[in-house]
Amino acid sequence: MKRALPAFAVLLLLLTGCAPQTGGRIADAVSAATQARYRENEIRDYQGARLDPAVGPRDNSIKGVQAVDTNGYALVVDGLVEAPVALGYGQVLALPAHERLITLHCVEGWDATVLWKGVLLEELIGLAGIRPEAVTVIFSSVDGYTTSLPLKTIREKSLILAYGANGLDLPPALGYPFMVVAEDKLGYKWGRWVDRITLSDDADYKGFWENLGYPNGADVPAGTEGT
Ligand SMILES: Nc1nc2c(c(=O)[nH]1)N[C@H]1C(S)=C(S)[C@@H](COP(=O)(O)O)O[C@H]1N2
Ligand SMILES: [Mo]
Repeated sequence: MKRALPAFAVLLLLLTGCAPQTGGRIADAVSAATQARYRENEIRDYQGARLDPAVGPRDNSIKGVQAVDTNGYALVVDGLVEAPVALGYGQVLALPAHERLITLHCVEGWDATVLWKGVLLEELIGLAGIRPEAVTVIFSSVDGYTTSLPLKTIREKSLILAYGANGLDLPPALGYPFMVVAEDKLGYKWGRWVDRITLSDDADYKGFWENLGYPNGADVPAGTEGT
């Protein structure tokens, strides 16, 4: 979908060498390519909404798509907690499941509406016991990527950590085994391949892209939420 790019997005475009797709013929080619990306048995419509395939138009990850083997994998919750925990994939999936229809908006100008399934982040980090000084939740991933969200935002929006997309497990391109569903926040807040969640009292903590100048608030620009 076409829209004006925020100024800081120019940095990403320069770094990645990609430009948003515009123009009818290109748009047709994109939609044909999009169709081809649906996985077998993937849900394509949900309560009247068209779902996008659970893979973005292209991958801009800092080190490419990561293949995580959940055997031997642990999701660690540490930092300002009572007692750090390390959870296996199955232990996370055993928590109560929540389903959300939410659109991811990337600063590049594309978006993807996906039916996410996952666990409440507040419940997950609560397993370690949240210390009262904690204000920031830092997500670290197997590729070295980091990003963060205020604990307040996680609580107020009841944000989830997804393990499923459109009725299937997350594909590797969407961060298998776990991806942050940072509703109303730009794509760089949606950590993929997350293996560590750290509570901090640093309200100004800056993750990978934030450190390179992307706004820490990362709010999706007004008027584009529904596109
Ligand atoms: N671990 C990790 N998570 C990440 C990234 C990354 O490079 N590594 N990129 C972020 C960005 S900028 C976006 S827009 C979304 C989707 O990335 P994509 O454009 O590569 O599909 O994942 C986010 N999560
Ligand atoms: Mo992005």
